[in-house]
Amino acid sequence: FAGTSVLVTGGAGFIGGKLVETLVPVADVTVLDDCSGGDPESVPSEATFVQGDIRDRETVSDAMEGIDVVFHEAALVSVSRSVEDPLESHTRNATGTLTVLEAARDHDARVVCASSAAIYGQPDTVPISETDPTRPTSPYGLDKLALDEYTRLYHELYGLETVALRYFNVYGPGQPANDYSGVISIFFDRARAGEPLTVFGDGEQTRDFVFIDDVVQANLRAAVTDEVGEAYNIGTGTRVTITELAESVLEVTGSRSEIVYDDPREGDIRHSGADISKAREMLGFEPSVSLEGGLSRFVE
Ligand code: UD2
Repeated sequence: FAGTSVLVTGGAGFIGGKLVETLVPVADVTVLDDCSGGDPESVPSEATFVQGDIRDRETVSDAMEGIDVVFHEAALVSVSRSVEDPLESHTRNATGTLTVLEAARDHDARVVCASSAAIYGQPDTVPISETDPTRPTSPYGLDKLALDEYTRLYHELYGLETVALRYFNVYGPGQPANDYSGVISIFFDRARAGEPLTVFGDGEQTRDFVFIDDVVQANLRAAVTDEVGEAYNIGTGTRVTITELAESVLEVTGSRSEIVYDDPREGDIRHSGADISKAREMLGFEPSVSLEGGLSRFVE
């Protein structure tokens, strides 16, 4: 990446922030973030920070000046908020992406886009491969599907170098632990506070949790691959139940919190897990952090 200029949208957020931290020592980094979710204080001083909205064409175009690769991580990440306000989700997640792609077309920059397992909705079978049906169950999922399809279409129509990375359940230290965030950061918060860990439903639902460092790895590989115009599942290929997860969090933290069961969450996906053979073969992606290893990184 030496001599490369990169733009990270959402670079003040969880995934974008980790990318920025990784790239700052080796590349020229610009961050574009409106700080609706992220923290401006977290942006390292070595990076150029533009506070602005990805829906604003001029802001995005200015930020893209001289950029070789865009990591597009800016999004309204909450599924429940997208259900409350579909239009806000659409303008941020779909229109915002289109604005980024348009600016990239003007500046001939490669775009690596954060897509999501949410595009698959409730899958018929697991593990899910990229060719499986897409049937989103939320405005968030549908907007991510639009993002995903636009990245492909921009390659086909305009020859733009694009890659979509379909993230499964991303976790790691630094992920915010509010109602909209991932179960792992919520469980750690509760375990540390000695409060009960609430499992929604019977706890037998499964997820494929992928550690943030491996998501960064996938992005770096996508930035240099020849296999563009493609979408890749980014997970580990391994699933755990939410009960097993709760038990592992208690073990790692040594917490004596109880595990309690509550009503299932409305619209919850039963099983989710990635078939990552395409990312393995075409990107050379190989997850390096096991769930045990990733969870232990929270207590270091
Ligand atoms: C993930 C993504 C979401 C979207 C979706 C697509 C995160 C944070 N969310 O939602 O953006 O891509 O996948 O399907 O990665 N749970 C509990 N107790 C809690 C919190 C959650 O039992 O306190 C359960 C929850 O009911 C679910 C599982 O844990 O079965 C995972 O929940 P989540 O909110 O971390 O992620 P998910 O898979 O619903």
